[in-house]
Amino acid sequence: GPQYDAWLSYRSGSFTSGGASKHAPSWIQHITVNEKHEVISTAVAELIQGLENLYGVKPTVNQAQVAQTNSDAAPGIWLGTWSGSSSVAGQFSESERTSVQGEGYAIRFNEELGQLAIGSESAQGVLYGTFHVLRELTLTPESSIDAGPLESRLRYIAEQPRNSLRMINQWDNVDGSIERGYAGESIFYEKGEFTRDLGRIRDYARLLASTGINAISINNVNVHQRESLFLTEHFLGDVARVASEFRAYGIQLFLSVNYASPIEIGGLNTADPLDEQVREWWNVQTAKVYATIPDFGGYLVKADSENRPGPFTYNRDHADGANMLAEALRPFNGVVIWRCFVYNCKQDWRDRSTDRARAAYDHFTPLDGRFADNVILQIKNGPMDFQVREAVSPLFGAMEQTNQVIEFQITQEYTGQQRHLCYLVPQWKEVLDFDTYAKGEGSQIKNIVDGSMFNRPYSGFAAVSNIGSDACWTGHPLAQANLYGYGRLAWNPELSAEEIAEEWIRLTFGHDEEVIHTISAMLLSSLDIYENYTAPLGVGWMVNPNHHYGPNVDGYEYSKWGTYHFADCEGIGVDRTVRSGTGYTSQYHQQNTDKYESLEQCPDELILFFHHVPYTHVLHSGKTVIQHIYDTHFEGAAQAEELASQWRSLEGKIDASIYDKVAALQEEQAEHAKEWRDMINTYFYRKSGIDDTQGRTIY
Ligand code: BDP
Repeated sequence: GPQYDAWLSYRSGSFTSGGASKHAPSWIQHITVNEKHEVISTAVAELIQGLENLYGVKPTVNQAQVAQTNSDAAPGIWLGTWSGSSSVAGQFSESERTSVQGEGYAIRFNEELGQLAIGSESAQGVLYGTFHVLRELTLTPESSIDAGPLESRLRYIAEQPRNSLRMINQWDNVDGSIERGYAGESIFYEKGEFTRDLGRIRDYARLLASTGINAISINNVNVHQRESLFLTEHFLGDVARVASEFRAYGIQLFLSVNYASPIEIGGLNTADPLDEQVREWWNVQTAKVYATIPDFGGYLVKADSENRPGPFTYNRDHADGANMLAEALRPFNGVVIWRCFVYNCKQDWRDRSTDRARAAYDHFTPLDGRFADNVILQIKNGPMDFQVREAVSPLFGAMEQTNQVIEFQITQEYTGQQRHLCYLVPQWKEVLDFDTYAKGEGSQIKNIVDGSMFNRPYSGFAAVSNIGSDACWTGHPLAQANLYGYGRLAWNPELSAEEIAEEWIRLTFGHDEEVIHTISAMLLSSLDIYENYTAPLGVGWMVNPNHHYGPNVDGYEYSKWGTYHFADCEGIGVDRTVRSGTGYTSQYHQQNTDKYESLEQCPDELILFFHHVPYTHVLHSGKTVIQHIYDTHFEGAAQAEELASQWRSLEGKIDASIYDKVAALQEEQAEHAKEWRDMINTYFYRKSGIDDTQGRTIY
């Protein structure tokens, strides 16, 4: 189906126009490549396929063994690395070449000769440059081709990824299920074995690589016994086959490992990180992994969290645990990615120090400076768990001597589970632009996670994938925008949510202005709409326990997970102040501590995350908290209906199968939004006994 190729269908028109071919300029008809490298072959194959789809002409490829000189005046495309292709290198000045390093690339279109050059220091860079060219070609509407804007867009481009690690985390289990998957079963595993459909994995790899993704962990962070066997002869051959598919697209493979593997599969009776036998077990096992997969990336670890084992069992800390694995990986240039989602999930709030929001900072900041240089801490964007709105994690910028990457959740666990439309790029942007004040004003999170602020060798982004075996990959067809947007943002966090949305829509649906305008408006309003009808003012949760879909105001209120709203008949919210609450606000740098500590300065949208206030508390907006709750819930449900009717206006302009699927989902969202509205409004009306000033019906 049309949604399988997602943003790589390379249609010049919208789906309904059947992908009419563009007029083919002569330079797209010949490709010259001088070097042999798997990733460059991938680039050539992508170029051939893309150009053929776009122009209906299959380019010829000249695999010249001897570098051609620039005196060759024929129009065409040349691609290669600086060292492998002198004809590509010759198209750029030395300073142009040195301005792009590693995975960066440069593109030049010589209008006189009709020659396009795509060059990089690395084969990966050549692939990214190739995808960039294909993207520009697709983004240029046919009507403007003859006027030459296409060529001028390609006259000179130089790109460098901001982040070195641009990673995807699969939460797939070997039984074929996916932890928090909303788009079908795993594409990696079936019934306890690896899939035989490597083609589907390869198709996934190309989607990811086209957005700049360069790393993937292929199994759930909750690792059970059978997945632990991935490190052994039993499964290593399968892992290696999957690694090959990703390697062709320049993507490095990682595995999630169980901290207690030495016990679970090694036959030892301890997993103590300071035990010699345990260390030796990891050294040997790791060497076996590298013997099979020489470019293996390393281990991703969830330890001492939500019933996963970890170093705490042995009275060791997380630096001891991570460094043991780092030592095993070091000889092979591997890295340990150690998650900071560590908290005690079996403890109610006995005293203020057990606020779950505090846990990661409390555990990790004392360890700054103790982690090996090939350890990277992976920190969720917020201190709780991927809520539609929560504060940003105070750990960013709090550990100057430790590598940090940010973790986002593309899969919509708490944001509508790919049944509701929720374009997450604006949320991620807000987090990345957040000023931590770690080094004074201007210390944004994006400048910490890219490694620049504290000059860290490793930097980047990780995110939980939203794909599965579903025909369109993501359940809701428009949820593809989140996967695309994540990759683009990891490459360049300065791109705006609007730019990314428009790119994705044009690549996916073509250039019909009404289609672009309508879908763009839907995407860009969707996060606010979802926030409007769900948990108010940053307090979070209010979902059904376990599966986390749908409203349940007290669903988690009296359990041990540390996720509370503390609503009673007087008021609501979590007091996280130093003055009278959990003291969480002190984990930020002073300017932010002051802002959040103060009821007057705390932004409305986070007021219930930081403060417990009466329902009659007046927000900056001029409304009381209770009236805000009523208003946003009536508004959110109405807006969800509006989304459905916006989509209906596109009937006939969108491929029918996609149209129908989205239309049904938007109807369902509108229905469920009403359920949210009614449950939340009723709950607070009954608790507070305060009438809606507008006199709307609340039962
Ligand atoms: C939560 C999920 C849980 C994950 C956990 C994690 O509910 O399924 O295992 O995060 O990130 O969001 O480890």
